[in-house]
Amino acid sequence: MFQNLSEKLTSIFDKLRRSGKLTEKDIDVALGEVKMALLEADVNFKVVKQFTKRVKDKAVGAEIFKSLTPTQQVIKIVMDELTALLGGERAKITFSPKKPSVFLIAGLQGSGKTTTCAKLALHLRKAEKKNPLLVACDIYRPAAVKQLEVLGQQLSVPVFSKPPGVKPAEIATAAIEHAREHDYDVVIVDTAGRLHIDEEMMDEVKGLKETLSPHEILLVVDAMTGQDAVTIAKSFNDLLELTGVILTKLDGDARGGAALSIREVTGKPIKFVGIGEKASALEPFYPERMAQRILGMGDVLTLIEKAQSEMDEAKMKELESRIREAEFNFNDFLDQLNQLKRMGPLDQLLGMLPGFSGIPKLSEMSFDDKNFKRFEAMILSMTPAERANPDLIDGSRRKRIASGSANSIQNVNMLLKQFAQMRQMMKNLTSVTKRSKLARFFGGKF
Ligand SMILES: Nc1nc2c(ncn2[C@@H]2O[C@H](COP(=O)(O)OP(=O)(O)O)[C@@H](O)[C@H]2O)c(=O)[nH]1
Ligand SMILES: [Mg+2]
Repeated sequence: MFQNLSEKLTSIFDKLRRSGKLTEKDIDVALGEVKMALLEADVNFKVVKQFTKRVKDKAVGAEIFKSLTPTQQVIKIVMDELTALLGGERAKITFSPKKPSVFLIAGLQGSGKTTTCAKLALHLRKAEKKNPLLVACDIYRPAAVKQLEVLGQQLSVPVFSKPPGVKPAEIATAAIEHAREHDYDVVIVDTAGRLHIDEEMMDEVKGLKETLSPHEILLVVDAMTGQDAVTIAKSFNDLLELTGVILTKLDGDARGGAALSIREVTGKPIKFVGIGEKASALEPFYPERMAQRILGMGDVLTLIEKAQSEMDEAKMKELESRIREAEFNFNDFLDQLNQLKRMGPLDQLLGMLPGFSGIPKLSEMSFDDKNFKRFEAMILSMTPAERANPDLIDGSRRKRIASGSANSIQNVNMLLKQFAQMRQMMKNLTSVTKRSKLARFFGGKF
Protein backbone atom coordinates (compact mmCIF):
# COMPACT_ATOMS: atom_id res chain seq x y z
CA MET A 1 0.00 0.00 0.00
CA PHE A 2 1.11 3.56 -0.74
CA GLN A 3 4.30 2.20 -2.37
CA ASN A 4 4.44 4.82 -5.13
CA LEU A 5 3.88 7.78 -2.84
CA SER A 6 6.20 6.39 -0.24
CA GLU A 7 9.04 5.92 -2.72
CA LYS A 8 8.59 9.43 -4.12
CA LEU A 9 8.49 11.15 -0.74
CA THR A 10 11.50 9.20 0.47
CA SER A 11 13.51 10.27 -2.56
CA ILE A 12 12.41 13.93 -2.22
CA PHE A 13 13.62 13.97 1.37
CA ASP A 14 16.83 12.13 0.52
CA LYS A 15 17.62 14.87 -1.97
CA LEU A 16 16.84 17.50 0.62
CA ARG A 17 19.09 15.78 3.14
CA ARG A 18 22.00 15.88 0.76
CA SER A 19 21.68 19.64 0.31
CA GLY A 20 22.57 20.30 3.96
CA LYS A 21 21.56 23.84 4.92
CA LEU A 22 18.16 24.74 3.54
CA THR A 23 16.96 27.97 2.01
CA GLU A 24 13.33 28.92 1.55
CA LYS A 25 13.80 28.15 -2.12
CA ASP A 26 14.95 24.57 -1.32
CA ILE A 27 11.77 24.08 0.66
CA ASP A 28 9.64 25.51 -2.13
CA VAL A 29 11.19 23.16 -4.64
CA ALA A 30 10.76 20.17 -2.35
CA LEU A 31 7.15 21.11 -1.58
CA GLY A 32 6.46 21.47 -5.28
CA GLU A 33 7.64 17.89 -5.66
CA VAL A 34 5.58 16.76 -2.68
CA LYS A 35 2.55 18.38 -4.32
CA MET A 36 3.17 16.48 -7.56
CA ALA A 37 3.66 13.23 -5.68
CA LEU A 38 0.36 13.69 -3.85
CA LEU A 39 -1.50 14.56 -7.05
CA GLU A 40 -0.04 11.50 -8.73
CA ALA A 41 -1.20 9.49 -5.73
CA ASP A 42 -4.69 10.64 -6.69
CA VAL A 43 -5.20 12.78 -3.62
CA ASN A 44 -8.02 15.29 -3.95
CA PHE A 45 -6.77 18.50 -5.56
CA LYS A 46 -8.09 20.84 -2.87
CA VAL A 47 -6.69 18.64 -0.15
CA VAL A 48 -3.25 18.77 -1.78
CA LYS A 49 -3.37 22.54 -2.03
CA GLN A 50 -4.36 23.02 1.59
CA PHE A 51 -1.85 20.44 2.73
CA THR A 52 1.16 22.00 1.02
CA LYS A 53 0.13 25.46 2.18
CA ARG A 54 -0.03 24.31 5.79
CA VAL A 55 3.39 22.65 5.51
CA LYS A 56 4.88 25.76 3.90
CA ASP A 57 3.44 28.10 6.56
CA LYS A 58 4.77 25.91 9.34
CA ALA A 59 8.15 25.43 7.68
CA VAL A 60 8.65 29.17 7.32
CA GLY A 61 7.84 29.84 10.94
CA ALA A 62 9.61 26.80 12.35
CA GLU A 63 12.24 28.38 14.56
CA ILE A 64 11.33 26.08 17.41
CA PHE A 65 13.10 22.98 16.21
CA LYS A 66 16.57 24.47 16.34
CA SER A 67 17.98 21.26 17.74
CA LEU A 68 17.13 19.22 14.65
CA THR A 69 18.67 19.52 11.24
CA PRO A 70 16.65 21.62 8.76
CA THR A 71 15.62 18.62 6.67
CA GLN A 72 14.44 16.79 9.75
CA GLN A 73 12.36 19.87 10.54
CA VAL A 74 10.66 19.69 7.19
CA ILE A 75 10.11 15.95 7.48
CA LYS A 76 8.70 16.40 10.96
CA ILE A 77 6.27 19.05 9.70
CA VAL A 78 5.20 16.90 6.74
CA MET A 79 4.81 13.97 9.11
CA ASP A 80 2.64 15.97 11.54
CA GLU A 81 0.50 17.39 8.75
CA LEU A 82 0.12 13.99 7.14
CA THR A 83 -0.99 12.60 10.49
CA ALA A 84 -3.50 15.45 10.83
CA LEU A 85 -4.73 14.85 7.29
CA LEU A 86 -5.35 11.21 8.12
CA GLY A 87 -7.41 12.23 11.13
CA GLY A 88 -4.93 12.99 13.91
CA GLU A 89 -5.92 10.80 16.81
CA ARG A 90 -7.06 7.26 16.33
CA ALA A 91 -10.89 7.09 16.17
CA LYS A 92 -12.08 3.97 17.97
CA ILE A 93 -15.40 2.31 17.50
CA THR A 94 -17.61 2.78 20.52
CA PHE A 95 -20.38 0.79 22.12
CA SER A 96 -23.75 1.90 23.46
CA PRO A 97 -24.17 1.78 27.23
CA LYS A 98 -27.07 -0.61 26.81
CA LYS A 99 -26.62 -3.96 25.06
CA PRO A 100 -26.73 -4.65 22.18
CA SER A 101 -24.80 -1.99 20.27
CA VAL A 102 -26.08 -1.86 16.71
CA PHE A 103 -23.57 -1.31 13.88
CA LEU A 104 -25.02 -0.52 10.45
CA ILE A 105 -22.67 -1.36 7.57
CA ALA A 106 -23.38 0.53 4.35
CA GLY A 107 -21.66 0.85 0.99
CA LEU A 108 -21.78 0.08 -2.72
CA GLN A 109 -21.91 -3.44 -4.09
CA GLY A 110 -18.48 -5.04 -4.25
CA SER A 111 -16.92 -2.57 -1.83
CA GLY A 112 -16.38 -5.39 0.68
CA LYS A 113 -19.31 -4.94 3.10
CA THR A 114 -20.07 -8.59 3.70
CA THR A 115 -16.41 -9.55 4.08
CA THR A 116 -15.87 -6.58 6.38
CA CYS A 117 -18.86 -7.54 8.55
CA ALA A 118 -17.22 -10.90 9.17
CA LYS A 119 -13.79 -9.34 9.77
CA LEU A 120 -15.33 -6.88 12.19
CA ALA A 121 -17.07 -9.66 14.10
CA LEU A 122 -13.75 -11.46 14.47
CA HIS A 123 -12.02 -8.27 15.58
CA LEU A 124 -14.72 -7.51 18.14
CA ARG A 125 -14.44 -10.96 19.59
CA LYS A 126 -10.64 -11.05 19.69
CA ALA A 127 -9.66 -7.48 20.54
CA GLU A 128 -12.75 -6.23 22.37
CA LYS A 129 -13.91 -9.48 23.97
CA LYS A 130 -17.42 -8.95 22.61
CA ASN A 131 -20.01 -11.43 21.57
CA PRO A 132 -21.22 -10.35 18.11
CA LEU A 133 -24.27 -11.34 16.04
CA LEU A 134 -24.17 -10.92 12.25
CA VAL A 135 -27.38 -9.98 10.46
CA ALA A 136 -28.02 -10.65 6.78
CA CYS A 137 -30.06 -7.77 5.34
CA ASP A 138 -28.91 -8.00 1.73
CA ILE A 139 -32.02 -9.82 0.52
CA TYR A 140 -31.81 -9.02 -3.17
CA ARG A 141 -29.10 -11.38 -4.27
CA PRO A 142 -29.84 -14.94 -3.12
CA ALA A 143 -26.11 -15.64 -2.76
CA ALA A 144 -25.57 -12.70 -0.40
CA VAL A 145 -27.21 -14.29 2.65
CA LYS A 146 -25.38 -17.53 1.97
CA GLN A 147 -22.06 -15.68 1.70
CA LEU A 148 -22.49 -14.15 5.15
CA GLU A 149 -23.61 -17.49 6.58
CA VAL A 150 -20.53 -19.24 5.22
CA LEU A 151 -18.23 -16.56 6.62
CA GLY A 152 -20.02 -16.68 9.97
CA GLN A 153 -19.67 -20.43 10.08
CA GLN A 154 -15.93 -20.27 9.41
CA LEU A 155 -15.51 -17.91 12.35
CA SER A 156 -18.15 -19.54 14.54
CA VAL A 157 -20.09 -16.28 14.68
CA PRO A 158 -23.86 -16.79 14.49
CA VAL A 159 -25.69 -15.23 11.54
CA PHE A 160 -29.28 -14.08 11.85
CA SER A 161 -31.39 -14.30 8.70
CA LYS A 162 -35.02 -14.67 7.61
CA PRO A 163 -36.63 -16.52 4.72
CA PRO A 164 -37.04 -14.66 1.38
CA GLY A 165 -39.78 -12.03 1.38
CA VAL A 166 -39.04 -10.45 4.75
CA LYS A 167 -38.00 -6.77 4.52
CA PRO A 168 -34.55 -5.62 5.75
CA ALA A 169 -35.97 -3.39 8.51
CA GLU A 170 -38.07 -6.30 9.82
CA ILE A 171 -35.10 -8.68 9.76
CA ALA A 172 -32.87 -6.23 11.62
CA THR A 173 -35.54 -5.43 14.21
CA ALA A 174 -36.06 -9.12 14.87
CA ALA A 175 -32.28 -9.60 15.07
CA ILE A 176 -31.92 -6.92 17.72
CA GLU A 177 -34.72 -8.54 19.72
CA HIS A 178 -32.97 -11.90 19.35
CA ALA A 179 -29.67 -10.33 20.47
CA ARG A 180 -31.34 -8.90 23.57
CA GLU A 181 -32.81 -12.26 24.49
CA HIS A 182 -29.57 -14.14 23.92
CA ASP A 183 -27.22 -11.61 25.44
CA TYR A 184 -25.23 -10.59 22.37
CA ASP A 185 -23.11 -7.45 22.81
CA VAL A 186 -23.07 -6.19 19.24
CA VAL A 187 -25.36 -6.60 16.24
CA ILE A 188 -23.60 -6.09 12.89
CA VAL A 189 -26.08 -5.40 10.10
CA ASP A 190 -24.88 -6.24 6.56
CA THR A 191 -26.90 -4.32 3.97
CA ALA A 192 -27.51 -4.43 0.23
CA GLY A 193 -25.47 -2.26 -2.09
CA ARG A 194 -25.86 -1.24 -5.71
CA LEU A 195 -23.18 -0.67 -8.28
CA HIS A 196 -23.88 3.06 -8.17
CA ILE A 197 -25.60 5.35 -5.75
CA ASP A 198 -29.31 5.18 -6.53
CA GLU A 199 -32.31 6.55 -4.75
CA GLU A 200 -33.90 3.22 -3.91
CA MET A 201 -30.80 1.92 -2.15
CA MET A 202 -30.24 5.18 -0.32
CA ASP A 203 -33.89 5.17 0.84
CA GLU A 204 -33.45 1.66 2.15
CA VAL A 205 -30.34 2.37 4.25
CA LYS A 206 -31.85 5.61 5.45
CA GLY A 207 -34.96 3.70 6.49
CA LEU A 208 -32.76 1.16 8.30
CA LYS A 209 -30.97 3.96 10.10
CA GLU A 210 -34.26 5.49 11.25
CA THR A 211 -35.69 2.18 12.40
CA LEU A 212 -32.59 0.87 14.17
CA SER A 213 -30.93 4.04 15.54
CA PRO A 214 -27.53 2.35 15.11
CA HIS A 215 -24.71 3.28 17.45
CA GLU A 216 -22.15 3.09 14.66
CA ILE A 217 -22.94 3.81 11.01
CA LEU A 218 -19.91 2.63 9.10
CA LEU A 219 -19.37 3.13 5.41
CA VAL A 220 -17.32 0.53 3.58
CA VAL A 221 -15.44 1.95 0.58
CA ASP A 222 -12.99 0.41 -1.84
CA ALA A 223 -9.69 2.30 -1.62
CA MET A 224 -8.76 1.22 -5.13
CA THR A 225 -11.49 3.42 -6.59
CA GLY A 226 -9.48 6.49 -5.53
CA GLN A 227 -11.38 9.76 -5.83
CA ASP A 228 -14.65 7.92 -6.55
CA ALA A 229 -14.35 6.52 -3.05
CA VAL A 230 -14.19 10.08 -1.75
CA THR A 231 -17.26 11.17 -3.73
CA ILE A 232 -19.17 8.09 -2.56
CA ALA A 233 -18.21 8.75 1.04
CA LYS A 234 -19.43 12.32 0.73
CA SER A 235 -22.83 11.24 -0.65
CA PHE A 236 -23.35 8.61 2.04
CA ASN A 237 -22.25 10.98 4.76
CA ASP A 238 -24.64 13.70 3.59
CA LEU A 239 -27.48 11.19 3.83
CA LEU A 240 -26.59 9.08 6.85
CA GLU A 241 -24.24 11.14 9.00
CA LEU A 242 -21.69 8.38 9.25
CA THR A 243 -19.77 7.68 12.42
CA GLY A 244 -16.81 6.35 10.47
CA VAL A 245 -15.36 4.84 7.33
CA ILE A 246 -13.79 1.45 6.69
CA LEU A 247 -11.41 1.56 3.76
CA THR A 248 -11.04 -1.82 2.09
CA LYS A 249 -8.56 -3.27 -0.40
CA LEU A 250 -5.75 -1.05 0.80
CA ASP A 251 -3.49 -4.01 0.02
CA GLY A 252 -4.09 -3.39 -3.67
CA ASP A 253 -3.90 0.39 -3.51
CA ALA A 254 -0.45 1.62 -4.44
CA ARG A 255 -1.49 5.26 -4.58
CA GLY A 256 -3.42 6.05 -1.42
CA GLY A 257 -5.51 8.94 -2.75
CA ALA A 258 -8.71 7.85 -1.03
CA ALA A 259 -7.08 7.27 2.33
CA LEU A 260 -5.46 10.69 2.23
CA SER A 261 -8.54 12.62 1.14
CA ILE A 262 -11.54 11.03 2.83
CA ARG A 263 -11.12 12.53 6.27
CA GLU A 264 -10.53 16.06 5.02
CA VAL A 265 -13.41 15.95 2.53
CA THR A 266 -16.04 14.26 4.71
CA GLY A 267 -14.85 15.19 8.18
CA LYS A 268 -15.41 11.56 9.18
CA PRO A 269 -12.62 9.34 10.50
CA ILE A 270 -11.32 6.13 8.97
CA LYS A 271 -11.80 3.58 11.74
CA PHE A 272 -10.45 0.45 10.08
CA VAL A 273 -8.66 -0.60 6.94
CA GLY A 274 -9.02 -3.87 5.05
CA ILE A 275 -5.73 -5.27 3.80
CA GLY A 276 -6.65 -8.63 2.32
CA GLU A 277 -9.37 -11.18 1.75
CA LYS A 278 -8.83 -13.20 4.90
CA ALA A 279 -10.98 -12.60 7.97
CA SER A 280 -7.94 -11.48 9.92
CA ALA A 281 -7.01 -8.84 7.33
CA LEU A 282 -8.62 -5.90 9.12
CA GLU A 283 -6.53 -3.35 11.02
CA PRO A 284 -7.58 -0.51 13.29
CA PHE A 285 -6.55 2.70 11.59
CA TYR A 286 -3.84 4.76 13.31
CA PRO A 287 -3.19 8.06 11.49
CA GLU A 288 0.28 8.50 12.95
CA ARG A 289 1.44 5.01 12.12
CA MET A 290 0.06 5.32 8.61
CA ALA A 291 1.88 8.63 8.12
CA GLN A 292 5.10 7.00 9.28
CA ARG A 293 4.56 4.16 6.88
CA ILE A 294 3.96 6.57 3.99
CA LEU A 295 7.16 8.43 4.82
CA GLY A 296 9.14 5.20 4.73
CA MET A 297 9.66 5.13 8.46
CA GLY A 298 7.91 1.85 8.84
CA ASP A 299 5.18 0.85 11.21
CA VAL A 300 6.92 -1.04 13.91
CA LEU A 301 4.07 -0.86 16.39
CA THR A 302 1.58 -2.52 14.07
CA LEU A 303 4.15 -5.16 13.23
CA ILE A 304 4.69 -5.86 16.90
CA GLU A 305 0.98 -6.11 17.56
CA LYS A 306 0.60 -8.48 14.66
CA ALA A 307 3.52 -10.53 15.83
CA GLN A 308 2.28 -10.61 19.39
CA SER A 309 -1.07 -11.92 18.35
CA GLU A 310 0.28 -14.52 15.93
CA MET A 311 3.66 -15.64 17.10
CA ASP A 312 4.47 -18.49 19.34
CA GLU A 313 5.72 -16.93 22.55
CA ALA A 314 8.15 -19.67 23.49
CA LYS A 315 9.67 -19.58 20.03
CA MET A 316 10.01 -15.81 20.25
CA LYS A 317 11.83 -16.06 23.56
CA GLU A 318 14.23 -18.54 22.08
CA LEU A 319 14.76 -16.35 19.03
CA GLU A 320 15.33 -13.35 21.25
CA SER A 321 18.22 -15.01 23.03
CA ARG A 322 19.68 -16.18 19.76
CA ILE A 323 19.56 -12.69 18.32
CA ARG A 324 21.17 -11.43 21.49
CA GLU A 325 23.98 -13.86 20.95
CA ALA A 326 24.15 -12.94 17.26
CA GLU A 327 23.60 -16.54 16.36
CA PHE A 328 20.78 -16.26 13.87
CA ASN A 329 21.20 -19.27 11.58
CA PHE A 330 19.29 -21.49 9.19
CA ASN A 331 17.37 -23.28 11.92
CA ASP A 332 16.03 -19.90 13.02
CA PHE A 333 15.44 -18.90 9.46
CA LEU A 334 13.24 -21.93 8.91
CA ASP A 335 11.34 -21.15 12.10
CA GLN A 336 10.95 -17.55 11.05
CA LEU A 337 9.59 -18.50 7.67
CA ASN A 338 7.04 -20.69 9.35
CA GLN A 339 6.01 -17.96 11.75
CA LEU A 340 5.89 -15.28 9.09
CA LYS A 341 3.81 -17.47 6.86
CA ARG A 342 1.15 -17.44 9.53
CA MET A 343 1.20 -13.69 9.89
CA GLY A 344 0.46 -12.80 6.30
CA PRO A 345 2.24 -11.83 3.12
CA LEU A 346 5.87 -11.18 3.93
CA ASP A 347 6.25 -8.14 1.70
CA GLN A 348 3.36 -6.52 3.56
CA LEU A 349 5.05 -7.26 6.87
CA LEU A 350 8.43 -6.06 5.70
CA GLY A 351 6.83 -2.86 4.44
CA MET A 352 6.12 -2.05 8.06
CA LEU A 353 9.78 -2.14 9.00
CA PRO A 354 11.82 1.04 8.90
CA GLY A 355 14.27 0.94 6.05
CA PHE A 356 12.36 -1.68 4.16
CA SER A 357 9.62 0.39 2.56
CA GLY A 358 12.27 2.16 0.52
CA ILE A 359 13.50 -1.03 -1.08
CA PRO A 360 11.71 -1.19 -4.42
CA LYS A 361 12.75 -4.74 -5.20
CA LEU A 362 10.98 -6.13 -2.19
CA SER A 363 8.56 -8.04 -4.36
CA GLU A 364 11.44 -10.16 -5.61
CA MET A 365 11.69 -11.59 -2.13
CA SER A 366 8.75 -13.78 -2.76
CA PHE A 367 8.03 -16.17 0.05
CA ASP A 368 5.06 -17.85 -1.54
CA ASP A 369 4.25 -21.44 -0.79
CA LYS A 370 6.22 -22.80 -3.71
CA ASN A 371 9.36 -20.92 -2.75
CA PHE A 372 8.84 -21.85 0.81
CA LYS A 373 8.82 -25.58 0.07
CA ARG A 374 11.94 -25.14 -2.00
CA PHE A 375 13.69 -23.30 0.80
CA GLU A 376 12.68 -25.94 3.24
CA ALA A 377 14.08 -28.71 1.03
CA MET A 378 17.41 -26.93 0.68
CA ILE A 379 17.73 -26.18 4.37
CA LEU A 380 16.95 -29.80 5.17
CA SER A 381 19.73 -30.85 2.77
CA MET A 382 22.26 -28.94 4.83
CA THR A 383 24.31 -30.68 7.48
CA PRO A 384 23.55 -29.67 11.06
CA ALA A 385 26.88 -27.85 11.11
CA GLU A 386 25.96 -25.83 8.02
CA ARG A 387 22.57 -24.98 9.42
CA ALA A 388 24.06 -23.79 12.66
CA ASN A 389 26.89 -21.90 10.99
CA PRO A 390 25.85 -20.61 7.55
CA ASP A 391 29.25 -19.01 6.95
CA LEU A 392 30.60 -22.51 6.37
CA ILE A 393 28.70 -22.84 3.12
CA ASP A 394 31.25 -22.44 0.36
CA GLY A 395 31.06 -23.28 -3.34
CA SER A 396 31.38 -27.04 -3.07
CA ARG A 397 28.88 -27.22 -0.22
CA ARG A 398 26.46 -25.16 -2.33
CA LYS A 399 26.79 -27.72 -5.10
CA ARG A 400 26.11 -30.59 -2.70
CA ILE A 401 23.05 -28.84 -1.22
CA ALA A 402 21.74 -28.17 -4.71
CA SER A 403 21.96 -31.75 -5.85
CA GLY A 404 20.80 -33.09 -2.48
CA SER A 405 17.58 -31.10 -2.67
CA ALA A 406 17.08 -31.38 -6.44
CA ASN A 407 17.59 -27.65 -6.88
CA SER A 408 19.78 -25.52 -9.10
CA ILE A 409 22.84 -23.71 -7.77
CA GLN A 410 20.96 -20.48 -8.53
CA ASN A 411 18.25 -21.52 -6.12
CA VAL A 412 20.77 -22.23 -3.40
CA ASN A 413 22.34 -18.84 -4.03
CA MET A 414 18.94 -17.22 -3.83
CA LEU A 415 18.28 -18.90 -0.51
CA LEU A 416 21.59 -17.70 0.87
CA LYS A 417 20.86 -14.19 -0.36
CA GLN A 418 17.43 -14.16 1.25
CA PHE A 419 18.88 -15.56 4.43
CA ALA A 420 21.36 -12.69 4.47
CA GLN A 421 18.47 -10.27 3.96
CA MET A 422 16.57 -11.82 6.81
CA ARG A 423 19.61 -11.51 9.03
CA GLN A 424 19.79 -7.85 8.01
CA MET A 425 16.14 -7.46 8.92
CA MET A 426 16.90 -8.79 12.37
CA LYS A 427 19.65 -6.20 12.67
CA ASN A 428 17.26 -3.47 11.55
CA LEU A 429 14.85 -4.54 14.20
CA THR A 430 17.48 -3.87 16.80
CA SER A 431 18.14 -0.33 15.63
CA VAL A 432 14.64 1.11 15.45
CA THR A 433 13.57 3.96 17.59
CA LYS A 434 10.75 2.16 19.37
CA ARG A 435 13.39 0.26 21.16
CA SER A 436 11.77 -0.11 24.54
CA LYS A 437 8.60 -1.58 23.05
CA LEU A 438 10.57 -3.91 20.88
CA ALA A 439 12.78 -4.92 23.73
CA ARG A 440 9.75 -5.75 25.79
CA PHE A 441 8.37 -7.70 22.89
CA PHE A 442 11.52 -9.73 22.58
CA GLY A 443 11.50 -10.25 26.28
CA GLY A 444 14.07 -7.84 27.64
CA LYS A 445 17.49 -7.00 26.35
CA PHE A 446 18.44 -7.01 22.75
N1 LIG B 1 -7.75 -7.76 -1.44
C1 LIG B 1 -8.82 -7.45 -0.72
N2 LIG B 1 -10.02 -7.91 -1.11
C2 LIG B 1 -11.10 -7.59 -0.37
C3 LIG B 1 -11.00 -6.77 0.80
N3 LIG B 1 -12.24 -6.63 1.30
C4 LIG B 1 -13.08 -7.32 0.49
N4 LIG B 1 -12.40 -7.91 -0.53
C5 LIG B 1 -12.94 -8.71 -1.64
O1 LIG B 1 -13.85 -7.91 -2.38
C6 LIG B 1 -14.86 -8.72 -2.95
C7 LIG B 1 -16.25 -8.16 -2.63
O2 LIG B 1 -16.48 -8.27 -1.24
P1 LIG B 1 -17.95 -8.41 -0.59
O3 LIG B 1 -17.74 -8.44 0.86
O4 LIG B 1 -18.71 -9.50 -1.22
O5 LIG B 1 -18.57 -7.00 -1.04
P2 LIG B 1 -20.06 -6.45 -0.84
O6 LIG B 1 -20.75 -6.60 -2.15
O7 LIG B 1 -19.88 -5.00 -0.48
O8 LIG B 1 -20.70 -7.23 0.27
C8 LIG B 1 -14.65 -10.11 -2.37
O9 LIG B 1 -14.01 -10.89 -3.34
C9 LIG B 1 -13.75 -9.89 -1.18
O10 LIG B 1 -12.94 -11.00 -0.91
C10 LIG B 1 -9.68 -6.28 1.17
O11 LIG B 1 -9.49 -5.55 2.15
N5 LIG B 1 -8.65 -6.67 0.38
MG1 LIG C 1 -22.47 -8.21 0.34
